[in-house]
Amino acid sequence: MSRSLHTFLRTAIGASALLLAGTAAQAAMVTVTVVVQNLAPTNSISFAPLHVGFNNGSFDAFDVGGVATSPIISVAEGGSGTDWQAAFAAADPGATRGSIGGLLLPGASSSLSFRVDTAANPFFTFGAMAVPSNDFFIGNDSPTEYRLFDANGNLQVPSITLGASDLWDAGSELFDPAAAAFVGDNSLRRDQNSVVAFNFLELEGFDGLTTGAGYVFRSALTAGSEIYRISFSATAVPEPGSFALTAAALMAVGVVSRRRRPDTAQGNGARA
Ligand SMILES: [Ca+2]
Ligand SMILES: [Ca+2]
Repeated sequence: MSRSLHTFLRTAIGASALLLAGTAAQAAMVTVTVVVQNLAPTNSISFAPLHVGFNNGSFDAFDVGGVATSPIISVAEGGSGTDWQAAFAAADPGATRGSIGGLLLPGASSSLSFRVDTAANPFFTFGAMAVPSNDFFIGNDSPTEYRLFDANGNLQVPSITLGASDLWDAGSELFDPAAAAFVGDNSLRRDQNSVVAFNFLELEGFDGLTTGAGYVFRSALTAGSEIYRISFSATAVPEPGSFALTAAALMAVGVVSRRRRPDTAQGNGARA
């Protein structure tokens, strides 16, 4: 092997080692596809878009027994989640956030994919308004309740299934069908001055009313009714470093094979 080839290979191997070290220090990126399903009975509750964040576990949007603040009220009353998204971004700037789907009717599903750093953002937080209602929503009270990824970046929560008994009343808007979203005029809302609490029985108060989607609402929910499922699947995102490493290795192999052919022919000719 010539001195120049030897030097090149040493350099290539050194560069590869550096690339490997760089890859090990890089974040474990995955593409996470989230599927949401409305499991409620036909003609029962629908859901506003699901607001989600893959995060570091620091953003806590509400507490059971506590007074609801603007972030969770923006989810529970009207469903926009505008203040929830802004508060999330302020509390955890590195979180990967988004909103999935539009109005999700009973039996319907929707999905969206996110690129997630599993090391920085192993936790999952969500919130969506249930309609018709004045201020009902689904969401996780504890920001560390759902740790989707373990320390090695493996998905460890395939799905989250919620029942009727997991529905929250934000305690911010008084029950009133005339003012409820999806069946009434939201501008007629009145303050409830209460606290966040579980509640689904109140939904029967909307039975018989025609919704914005045209169906006649009937709650039909019992404590055991499943209402919503969030499912996850994850695939690894190839690291830029692994492409560079492969390219360096191929270059090294290419140089060796190009150098060998003329060397061999020369040797044969000289000895004949
Ligand atoms: Ca909380
Ligand atoms: Ca209420």
